[in-house]
Amino acid sequence: MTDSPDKDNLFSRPRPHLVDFAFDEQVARVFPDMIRRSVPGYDTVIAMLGVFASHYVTPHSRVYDLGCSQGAATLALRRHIHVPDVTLVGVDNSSAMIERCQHNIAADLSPSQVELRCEDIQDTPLENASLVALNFTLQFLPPEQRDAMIGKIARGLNAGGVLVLSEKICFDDAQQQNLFTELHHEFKRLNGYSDLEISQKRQAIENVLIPDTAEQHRQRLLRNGFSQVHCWFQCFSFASFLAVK
Ligand code: GEK
Repeated sequence: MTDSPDKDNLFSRPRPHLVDFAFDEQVARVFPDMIRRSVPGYDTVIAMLGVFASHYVTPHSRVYDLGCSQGAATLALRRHIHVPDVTLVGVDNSSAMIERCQHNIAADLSPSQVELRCEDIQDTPLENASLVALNFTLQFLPPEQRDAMIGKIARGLNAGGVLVLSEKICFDDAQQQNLFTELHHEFKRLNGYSDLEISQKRQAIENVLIPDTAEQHRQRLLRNGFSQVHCWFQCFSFASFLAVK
């Protein structure tokens, strides 16, 4: 085991009383390593946000990254905005994440202005948006609050604007659920997580990250103001949807 400050070894020792997972200082310290070793396809999703930005962001509009963590998606979007007078707004309610995000944004020289807000994404005013990214964050909102959040995003988007929604998903079919869970665990093992780390992380996160099925996402998006929904990416239990207002 390494003591490198950036390597995720938070769950490597047995923990007698597992507490629910939280985006605190300890998690923020290892977060870039954790998300890459835990979410299959994360780097692809981040890179493709640049394609969406290049295609959908319009001049004089706003772009939101809701649940921005340390700004990976914010930066991918910012680097591919080629139209004038766009403000990017990154929002996260973890101050440990926002501090690191601030630092990462300051080190990037792309021209679009970035405003960072440390608050609950449900409290963020959304307006004049051409693109909203909700990258692996809706899953942490209580399920009964998700419709309101999606409706609010739809109202904040201009006509033709898009939401890119990435999520861990679950499956109605038990066989598929078990198979994809096993394959996800295999992915984590190949990325150096032990069985103890995998099972302790799973227990810590199960009350905090509550996944929906792809169909639940599709129906929620359609009943709350979006006219088209396309699943453009899926790797095991991780999917991303493009929803057009
Ligand atoms: C990325 N999008 O790198 N309000 C604000 N922030 C929240 C809320 C909330 N209600 N709930 C959770 N968060 C990023 C990855 S991580 C995904 C997103 C993961 C924040 C939380 O603090 C964390 O930074 C982020 O959402 C989720 O593309 O850890 O699986």
